[in-house]
Order: sequence, then C-alpha cells, then structure tokens
Amino acid sequence: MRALAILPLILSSLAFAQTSWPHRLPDLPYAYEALEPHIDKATMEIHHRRHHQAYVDGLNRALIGTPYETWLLEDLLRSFDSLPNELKPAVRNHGGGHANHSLFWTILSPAPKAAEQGPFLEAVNQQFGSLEALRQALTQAALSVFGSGWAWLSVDGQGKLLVETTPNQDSPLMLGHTPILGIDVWEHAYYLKHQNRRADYLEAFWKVLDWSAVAERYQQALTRQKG
Ligand code: MN3
Repeated sequence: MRALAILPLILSSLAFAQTSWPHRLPDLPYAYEALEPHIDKATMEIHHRRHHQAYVDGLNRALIGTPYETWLLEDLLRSFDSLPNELKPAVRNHGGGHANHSLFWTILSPAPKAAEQGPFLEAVNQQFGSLEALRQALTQAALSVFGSGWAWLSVDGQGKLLVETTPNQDSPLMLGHTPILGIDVWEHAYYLKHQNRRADYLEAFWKVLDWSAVAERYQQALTRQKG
C-alpha cells in the first residue's frame, strides 16, 4: 500500500526533475562509461557533472528568496510568459537546461529497448508512416539546428506528436508542448569524440536511444492531459 502511494511521486520526479527549490542534479541512471563506445565516458562526465550542474546552480541562484522557490520546474517553464522579466533569462537558460538534460539522460540506455506495440507506435505510424520515417525526420531536424540547441519529439496540447527544434536551452514546455524525446546538439554533447561531425554523433545517439522510455513518456503525457 505504501509502495503504491509513493509510486506517482517517483514517476513525476522522473518526468522533468519535478522538485522545487533547491533544484538538484539528478543521478545518472547508469555509469558514466555505460554508453561506450557510442557516447564516451569523458563526454558524459563533463556533460552531467559540469554542464548540467551549472544549469541547476544558475536556476537556484536566480530563484533564491523569490516566491518562485516553491514552484516546480515544469510549472516555471509552462508559465514562462507570465514570469517577471528579471527572472526570465535564468529560467529560460538554466531552468530549460535543467529540464532538458533531466529528460535526455533518462531516454538513453546501455541496453536500449524497442517500443512495444501500443499507443505510441500506433501514433507514430499514423502520423509519420513508420518509426524509421520518424527517426529520419528527427535526424534532419537535429542537423538543421544552427549552432546550439535541441531537436525534439513532443506531444502538443491536442495529444499529437510533433518534431520541433529549439535554440539554446529553450524547452518545448515554454511552447505548451510536452517533450518525450530530446536530442542535445550542443557541441558539448559530442565534440570530444566526434569534433564537429554532428551526423556521426547522431548515428551514435540512435544506438543508445531507448524507444521504450520514449513510449512510456508518451503515455504519461497523454494521461496528464486527460487528468
Ligand atoms: Mn547538453
């Protein structure tokens, strides 16, 4: 009974690091070297321990002493337009960075699983024709990002899937969308191993992407919209 009661808390904390101030760096769900040879240990370590930590720290510094200390990160991003102007840069860059990376780590896996037949694959087939066509659309979107940013598979307000990109650390949550798959195309995600070859990094990314985790997030996004 008790375990059942805390399950929703665990699930929601997995979604977008849904805690209020002080926001914390989530543990990686695997070791730094676990995604080798596709994503190397040094990249993972610097990316998580330094880059992601810096977003968490920047967000905490900006929110301390404000009424927004009690807000969940997801709510800050979804309400971005109505935030005070002086908080917007930190929430956009550091809050977005924290949310984006919290999602990113959890959709990668050293033992990625395929999505099971179900609502996610049905929606993919209906909207994109096939999972392979979706993968190609996401790769194209990721290649099209100029400079630093992200490519996303998101769920919009009507429950439809969409491929989109955002600059810098902007989050789809700021657009009213729920991201379920994010591809970090900042050079810090791949430069040590692949230098400027983003296409090589994308090939490596697909080898460690856990489609079953993406399908699970699709289900969560739909459930939350209904609730
Ligand atoms: Mn990054």
